Amino acid sequence: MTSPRLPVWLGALALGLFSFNARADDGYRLWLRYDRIADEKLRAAYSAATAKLVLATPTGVDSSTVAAAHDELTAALRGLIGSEPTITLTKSATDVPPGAEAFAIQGRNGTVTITGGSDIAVLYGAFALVRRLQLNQPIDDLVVHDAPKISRRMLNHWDNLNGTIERGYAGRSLWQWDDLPGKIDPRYRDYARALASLGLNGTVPINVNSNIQFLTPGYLKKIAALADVFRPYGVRVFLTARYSSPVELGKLPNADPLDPAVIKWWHDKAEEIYALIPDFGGFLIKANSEGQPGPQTYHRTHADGANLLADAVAPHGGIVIWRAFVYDADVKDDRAKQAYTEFTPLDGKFRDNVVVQVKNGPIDFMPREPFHPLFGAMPKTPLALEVQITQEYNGGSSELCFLAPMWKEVLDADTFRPQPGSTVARVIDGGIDHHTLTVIAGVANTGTDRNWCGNQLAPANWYALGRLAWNPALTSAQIAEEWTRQTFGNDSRVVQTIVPMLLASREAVLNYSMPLGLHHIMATNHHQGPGPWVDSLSRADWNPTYYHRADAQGVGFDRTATGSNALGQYAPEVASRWADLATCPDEFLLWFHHLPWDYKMRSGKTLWAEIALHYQAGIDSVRGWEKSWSTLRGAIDDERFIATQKLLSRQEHEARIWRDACTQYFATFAKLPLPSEYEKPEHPLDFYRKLRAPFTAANTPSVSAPKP
Ligand code: GCW
Repeated sequence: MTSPRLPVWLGALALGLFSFNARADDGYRLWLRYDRIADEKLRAAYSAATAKLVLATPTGVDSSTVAAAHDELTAALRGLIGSEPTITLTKSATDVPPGAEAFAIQGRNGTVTITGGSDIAVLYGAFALVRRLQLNQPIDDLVVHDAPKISRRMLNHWDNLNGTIERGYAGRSLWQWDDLPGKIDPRYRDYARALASLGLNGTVPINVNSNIQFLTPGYLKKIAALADVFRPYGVRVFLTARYSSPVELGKLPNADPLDPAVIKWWHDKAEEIYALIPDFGGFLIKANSEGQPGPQTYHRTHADGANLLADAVAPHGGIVIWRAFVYDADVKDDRAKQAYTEFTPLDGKFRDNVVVQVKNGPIDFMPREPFHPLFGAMPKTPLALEVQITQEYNGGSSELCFLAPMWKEVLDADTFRPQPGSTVARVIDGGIDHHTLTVIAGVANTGTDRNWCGNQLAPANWYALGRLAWNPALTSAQIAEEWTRQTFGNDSRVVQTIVPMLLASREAVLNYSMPLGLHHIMATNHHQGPGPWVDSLSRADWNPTYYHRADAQGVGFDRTATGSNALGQYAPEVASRWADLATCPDEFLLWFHHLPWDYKMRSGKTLWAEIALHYQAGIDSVRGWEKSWSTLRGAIDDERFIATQKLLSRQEHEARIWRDACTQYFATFAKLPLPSEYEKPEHPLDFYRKLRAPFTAANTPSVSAPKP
């Protein structure tokens, strides 16, 4: 019993019931937690095995990157095992791993040597060693060789000049523009450490819906200050740019990519940037999409537009990442087809230092999309994969949705072009078409929230993107387990509770929001709840009714030859599988087919019953997690336990809103009874139709891009 006059925490401390760490942890350290390993024997073994650490670089010369590796190893070993390693630096002998980012770790007789193809590779090796210790893996007779499969591994931030984040759910922008360049928030370094720990080596700190101010001298100095902090961690800065900058900033009459004055303007701008940021990565451009200006404004192609900027940065070694996320107001037959239609004729017309960045699916980061048909369709052009870490369509930061399974689904998808086995992963790693410029990007979920990502489980997605960028062959299960152990410790009860939740979460979110291939049925603006009834937005393809096409006959978008024939954009092997109802997987059914409500599913149930049961199954999953999470009380710190408990209860509530709104809306067409397993909705349909999301910055796209 504690004395009534003592604060509870003091009493508990006195009784040794818990350490301070067990009570409170705000999640700031992400997966880089170096708390003492509990097992004394393991500590002793690690201590003996790492008594001497040797860092071997090609030059053997100390640098800020070598210093970062030194600091990280010192902090990790001090924290995890309580030892002070002796770290020496040497020039590597002949056995330098091939590739500047490749490293080798060799451990024997109390000495661990980390050899890198560059200083940054040694830092990657240091983080790899630390991860092994955090995971309590054996390190005796250690021989590790590793190298990234993709050369540019990037975070794309959608951070605005005013500090808001488009589709950001974790507070405000990390970049304190008012304070930069004079005042450096220590958090910038922690950000760079987190990136380097995963091998992420590029960042675009600002929104693709760009602002011309970012290209002004004042802002370039601020960005240069960020680049200085990131550089030791191997993180290069890229910028977005408004295509019309030569007009808006440079006061030129137009921004036509073939106009000599425009060409000169961008060359000069590139020189100015490189003078401040010598290792500037290049530009990421959103053009002629959602109201953004672009080359088409001047009757030029995306290739003309990209090449203009590519030529400007080429003398400095820069690249241009040109986004293929385009669709215009004049929806022809199917928005899903537009990027392919616009970009495939341009294959072979881009400069060597251009990569076309393609979203995972042809619409827009929906919870499930078939892979984008552009993958495999532009062999002469390096293609990058863009995925969304921030959960725009998967519950913001209030819902658990571990996205590795979604990204794996795309990476592992076989494009069959030019032959079977040509997976998206092999297209983007350059393996299929022999490209050396290879890129993968995730739209960041970071912000100023103390835990970085808005909830304690969301950093798992940042982690997953980094790990898959390094090696797309890793499995979701491996990533989930690594992250859980590093973030919540190695207690098997904890690991066995959290990992299954993570792995099941994406399918559960799909079930209660957009099952069986339904897509884009979310509410206007905020995208976090249901809005299948929305049919009055100015553009046809902004309306959910455009996508689900529910009517008295049935539901779904016919994308077969009898419909929009979007399937015709895929290789015949893929198209025929999805076109044939006998082979089309249930998860893509309503993406590709319009089917009657009483269509008989593989399960023997009607389509209508399956839809309703999927919604119900999603909620049941969340309820299951609430139960299993409750068993972790005391096994993890109270702060993260309670925060996540609240999150799950909110998720259950939000899931019910999805279910009750969508099923009651679709019922007005289906006119069939709901299955008996299905719970009675809490409110009538009208209640949900009137729900309005609160105004938040994340829910509101930037002014330059009016959007649903
Ligand atoms: O998913 C949509 C978002 C927009 C975003 C756009 C894009 C940055 O709703 O907010 O704009 O994608 O990827 O450009």
